[in-house]
Amino acid sequence: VAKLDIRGACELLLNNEVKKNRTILVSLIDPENFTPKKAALVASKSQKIGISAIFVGGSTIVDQRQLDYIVIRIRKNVTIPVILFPGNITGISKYANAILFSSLLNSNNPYYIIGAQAIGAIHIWKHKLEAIPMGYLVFGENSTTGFIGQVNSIPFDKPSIAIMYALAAQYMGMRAIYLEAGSGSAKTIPTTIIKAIRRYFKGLLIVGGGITDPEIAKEISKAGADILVIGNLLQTKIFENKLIKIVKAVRNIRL
Ligand code: 1GP
Repeated sequence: VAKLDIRGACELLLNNEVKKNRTILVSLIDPENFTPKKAALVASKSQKIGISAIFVGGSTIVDQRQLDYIVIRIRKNVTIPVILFPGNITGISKYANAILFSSLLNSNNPYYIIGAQAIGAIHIWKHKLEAIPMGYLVFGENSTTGFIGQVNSIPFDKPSIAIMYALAAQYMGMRAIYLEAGSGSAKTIPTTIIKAIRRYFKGLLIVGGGITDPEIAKEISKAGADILVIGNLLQTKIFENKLIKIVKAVRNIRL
């Protein structure tokens, strides 16, 4: 596989892909659920299917060596960007192309809003990791990310609250916002929320949590999402089949 120098250009690449395709898909690999070999295989299959980037992360990462191995192995197998999606300082690997420099805006604990970010910042600077400033918003109940991040969860039926946070993120200079329903969630982020945020937020609109169905993916895409994140599905045997259908469903949707 030909290698591209994408360090420093991941945000641009994502934006270009969005401009070209309207909605793009990203595979999320939680290093706690994959061996390096399996992660690399799933990543290369994802790229072949038409996925635009690989996110690597999770809420409960402890083993940073395992994270490094996984990032290294994935990067050997793909030419698309490999971007960290950290839940804590343990989610940083110098081998990645970029990091979603994320603040969990609706946490009750300042550690997840700015504490971990300050501790991790020097490491990111030292290794010249491209940092993509992102507001992270958690919705609904019962998610691991909500529990670990001590969130004041935004109810699924309160778009007005979501808008307040999205605008605040924009005014603070964040160029991406991630609407999270929780990994494996039975409910995805409602289209009413996505539509509402799309009206106000100018940057990359990322949506994840519970997306496994092509029709739902299409609705989320039509509502204005730029990036759909697929995590849990990658652990199932039928993931390739399903992923192909999801890619087809969201391709070339116009708003
Ligand atoms: C979790 O939004 C991501 O942080 C992906 O969710 O695992 O349910 O696809 P799933």
